[in-house]
Amino acid sequence: MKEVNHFRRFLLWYLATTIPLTLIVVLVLAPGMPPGNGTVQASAVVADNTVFLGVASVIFMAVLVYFVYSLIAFRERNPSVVTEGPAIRGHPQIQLWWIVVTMGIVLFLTAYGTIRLLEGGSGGGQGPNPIAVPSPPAGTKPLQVQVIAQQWQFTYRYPAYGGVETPSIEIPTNTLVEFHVTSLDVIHSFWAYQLNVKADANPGVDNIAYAQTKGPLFFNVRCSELCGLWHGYMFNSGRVVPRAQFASWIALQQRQFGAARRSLPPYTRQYFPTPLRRG
Ligand SMILES: [Cu+2]
Repeated sequence: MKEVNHFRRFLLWYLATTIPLTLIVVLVLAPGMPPGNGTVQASAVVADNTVFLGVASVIFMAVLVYFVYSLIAFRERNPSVVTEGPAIRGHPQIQLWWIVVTMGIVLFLTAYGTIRLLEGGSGGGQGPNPIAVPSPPAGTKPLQVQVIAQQWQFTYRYPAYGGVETPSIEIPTNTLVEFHVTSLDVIHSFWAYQLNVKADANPGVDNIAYAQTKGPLFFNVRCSELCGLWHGYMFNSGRVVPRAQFASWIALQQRQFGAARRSLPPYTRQYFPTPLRRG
C-alpha cells in the first residue's frame, strides 16, 4: 500500500479552509467591529483589530484543522488494540520551524503594537506628558477640553473659551481634541466609547488623551472605574458637530454658565478641593 503523505494532505485541507475563512474575517467581519469609525483613533483600532484577528484566524485554523485531521487520520480502528502510538520526539526540523514561526509571530505583534501605539496614543490616557502626540489636521489647532469627574457626574471645561464649565460636551468636527482628564474626589475613568477615548480620572492628576474627530457623531460617555454608590449612573452623552454649530453652542454655554463661573476656581490642570462638609 502506498504511504500517505499526511503533511501534504493536512496542508491542502488547511489552505482550503483557512484562506476563505481568513478572507471573510478580514474583509467582512472585522471592519464592522467596535468602536466603529467615529474618530481617527477609533478607525485605527478597528484596523489593528482586523490585523490581529487575521493573524489569529490563521493560527486558530492550524490548531483546529490539525486536531480534526488527527482524529480522523490517526485514530485506532481496531478496538482491541489499546497501546499508544510511538512518541514523536527529536525531529529537529519541526522544532526549528516551531521556534522560528512562534518567535516571528510574537516579534511581529510586539513591533506592530508598539509602532501603532506611538503613532497617536490610540486614545488612551498618557499622563501629564504625552509621548504619542498626533498632529492636528492641516490648518487647525488642537482644542483643549478638560474632563472633570466627581461623584457622580462629569463636567467639562473649555480653557480656550474663558474656562467655562458645562454639564454636557460638544466638540467640533475634523478637530484634534486634547482631553485633560482629572477628578475632584475618587478615582474615575472617562470612557467616550465612540471616540475611542478611555483615560483614568485621578484627583490631582492631569491625564491627557487625544481624539481626532471626523464627521458629526453622537457619543456615549461612561465612568468605567467603580467609584462609589452611583457609579452605574455616572454617564452622559456628547456630540461632534460642525464648527459653526459648535461656535453657537459654546457661546450659549458661556451665557448660561457665565454667572456660575465666578464662583468656580480659575482654570488649572488639576484641582485640590477642600473636603466637603457633609451632614
Ligand atoms: Cu465614576
